[in-house]
Amino acid sequence: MSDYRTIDPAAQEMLEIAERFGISTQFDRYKAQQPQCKFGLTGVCCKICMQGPCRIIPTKKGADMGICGARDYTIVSRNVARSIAGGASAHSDHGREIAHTLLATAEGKAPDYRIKDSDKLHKVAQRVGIATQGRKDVDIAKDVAILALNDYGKYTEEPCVWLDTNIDDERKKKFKKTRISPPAIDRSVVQLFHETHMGTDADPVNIIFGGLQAALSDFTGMSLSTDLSDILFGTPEPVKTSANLGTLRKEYVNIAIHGHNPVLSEMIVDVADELQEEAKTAGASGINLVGICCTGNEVLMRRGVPTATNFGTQELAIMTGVLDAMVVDVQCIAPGVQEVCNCYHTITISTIKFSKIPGAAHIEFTPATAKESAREIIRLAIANFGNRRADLVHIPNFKKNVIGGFSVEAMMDVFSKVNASSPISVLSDAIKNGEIKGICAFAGCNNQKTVHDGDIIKIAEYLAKNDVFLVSTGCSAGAFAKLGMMSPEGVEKFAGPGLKKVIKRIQDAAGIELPLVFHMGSCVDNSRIQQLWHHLALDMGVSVPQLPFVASAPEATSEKAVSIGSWMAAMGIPTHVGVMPPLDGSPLIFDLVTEVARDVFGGYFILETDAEKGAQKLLERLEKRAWRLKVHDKASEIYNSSTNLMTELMEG
Ligand code: MSK
Repeated sequence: MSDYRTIDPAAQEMLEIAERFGISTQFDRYKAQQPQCKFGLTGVCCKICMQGPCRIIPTKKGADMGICGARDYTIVSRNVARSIAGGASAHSDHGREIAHTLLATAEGKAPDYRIKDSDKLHKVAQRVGIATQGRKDVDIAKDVAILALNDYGKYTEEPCVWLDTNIDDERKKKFKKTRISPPAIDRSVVQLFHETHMGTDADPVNIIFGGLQAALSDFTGMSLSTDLSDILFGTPEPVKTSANLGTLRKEYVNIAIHGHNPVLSEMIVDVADELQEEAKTAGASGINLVGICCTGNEVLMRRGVPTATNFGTQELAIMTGVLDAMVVDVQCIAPGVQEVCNCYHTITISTIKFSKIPGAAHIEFTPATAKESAREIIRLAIANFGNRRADLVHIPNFKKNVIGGFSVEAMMDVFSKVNASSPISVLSDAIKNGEIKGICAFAGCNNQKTVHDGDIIKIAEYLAKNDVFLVSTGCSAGAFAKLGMMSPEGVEKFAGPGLKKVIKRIQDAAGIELPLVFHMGSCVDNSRIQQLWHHLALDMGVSVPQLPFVASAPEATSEKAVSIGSWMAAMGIPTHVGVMPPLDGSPLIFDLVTEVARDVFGGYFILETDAEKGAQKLLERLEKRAWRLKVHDKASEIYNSSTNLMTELMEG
C-alpha cells in the first residue's frame, strides 16, 4: 500500500498507479526535496542582491547580518513583502484582463462577449458613482471598465474606487491612519519592489505596512475582477453538479479547463455545446468538460461544470488516460503536468502569451477572436480522442454531489425566503441567538507539507460539529466538493445541532437543497467573502473586528495566498494559516503578524500547523467575539450607549 499523503480516495487510487508505472508527481518531488533548506524555510535567506545569498543566524556573531548589514527582521520582512507583491500582481492582472474584455465588449471589439448581467452592471455602476439613468448598458459598461482600469494606474492620491466603495467608514479611517490605502494598484506593487530593493527600506514595520498596502491592492484587483466577471458572464446562482476524478467519462472527449481566468473558459463552455456533433463523428459520445483549480471554480459557479480535482492532484487527472486535453490559462498550473502528458496521450494546451510550458501546445487566445480560438482548442482535443491507449485507462469510481454557485447575491436570494426584508439577518439572528457561533471562510491551496486535503477537512469537520457556518473558495472549495461536504449529505453527517437547524430552516423556506459548506467561487472571489462579512457587520451594527468571522487557509501555498491572508487580517479578520510561512526566522516579524497586528487592525494571523489546535483556536476566537457581542448588546441596552462607542472599545 502506498504511503502517499492524501485523504482523497480517488487520488490515493491514482497515486498507486503512479507508483506502479514510476510516474513522478508532486508527492514524489516533495519527498525528493527533503530536507529543505532551513534558511529558506524560516525566511532568513536573502538573495535580493548579487553579493548573496546571505544566510542569517541571529545568534551567531558575524552571521547575524547580511553582507550589506541587513538584519533578520529586514530580510524576513522584505521576503514576505515581495510575496505579497507577487500575489497582488497575479490577482490584479487577472482583474485587468476582465476589465479590458468588458471595455472591448462595450466598444464592439469583442463580438463573442455580451453583458449577461445587466442588473449587476447597474448596481456596480451606482455603487462606484457612474450614472445609469436612461443610459444604454454598453455605455455604462464602458464607463465602469474605464473606472476600473483607472484604479490600476491613476496618479492622484485618493483611495482606489474598488477598495473605498466596498469597506465601511471604520476601515476607511483605519487604512488612512495607518497609511496603507493604495493610491493605485500598479503603483503600490512597483513601490513595494522599490521599497524592498537592496539599500532602500530596512525598517521591518515600515516594510510590512508597505506589504499591507499592496495586499489591499490585491483586494482591489480581485474585487473588480469578481464584479466585472459577473457583469460579463452572469452572477452565480445555486447549481447542482459533481466533483472528483469520477466526473471524467470514458466514452467522451474529456477536456479539463485549468488555471484562473474565465475569459477563455466561458467561451470553451459555449463552444463545446456547438461541437458535440464533431465529437460524435470522431467516435465519442460527446464532449465532457471538467474543471481544475480556480478556472474550474469559475465554470462550476456559473455553468455547473464538474470539478475534476484541485491543485495538489492536477497531474492525476492526466493519469486516468481519458483526458484528451488540458487547457490552461494562468496561475497554479504545475509545469510537471507536461511530464505526465509525456507518458499519456493528453495534450496540454497553453493559451496565454506569458504563460507557456515547454513541450505543451500553444494556441494563443485573445478576446477579439474568442470563439475562434475556443473552437480550435476543442477541435485539437477531439482529434486527440483517437490517440488514447485503452491499456492506460483508469477512472476512479469516485465522485460526490455538489451544490455550488453561492455568490452573495444568490445567498441573499435564498435567505430572503426566510427574511424578505433583511436576508442577511438570517445569519446575524442565528449568531445572536446562539444557534451558530459565527462564520469561518476557508480559502487557499493544497500544500505538500500537509496531508493533501486532510487538514482542510479536519478543521471544517470540527467547526461544523461546533455549529460554525462554513463558506469556501479556491482549492479548499475543491477539497470540500470532492469529498462530499458541499452536499446535503454533508449537512446530515457533520453539522452540529444549531448549524443543522439554521440550514434546514433556510432549506425548507427556500425549497432547495443546501450544502454544509457554501461554495463562493475562485481565489478572486474571496472578494465575495469580504462582501459577506461587510454586510453582516453593517447589519449587526459593529465593525468587522468585532464580528465572529474567521478565515482559514489550512494548506496555503501561493504568493496569492500570502496576499489574501494579509488583506483579510488588515480588514479585521483572524486568519489561520496551517503551513508555516517563511517568517519565523525573525521573532519580531512573527510577533508583528500574530500579535501587534491584532492591536492595530483587530485582525491578525494564527500560524498553527497542528490542524486540531488550529481548529480550536478558530473556534475560541469565534466564541470570544460572539460573547463580546452579547455583552456589548446587553451593555448598549442597559446604558443606552451607541453601538459605535462600544465598538471602539472592543477590538479583535
Ligand atoms: S487555484 S492559488 S492553488 S487556491 Fe486559485 Fe488553488 Fe491556491 Fe491556486
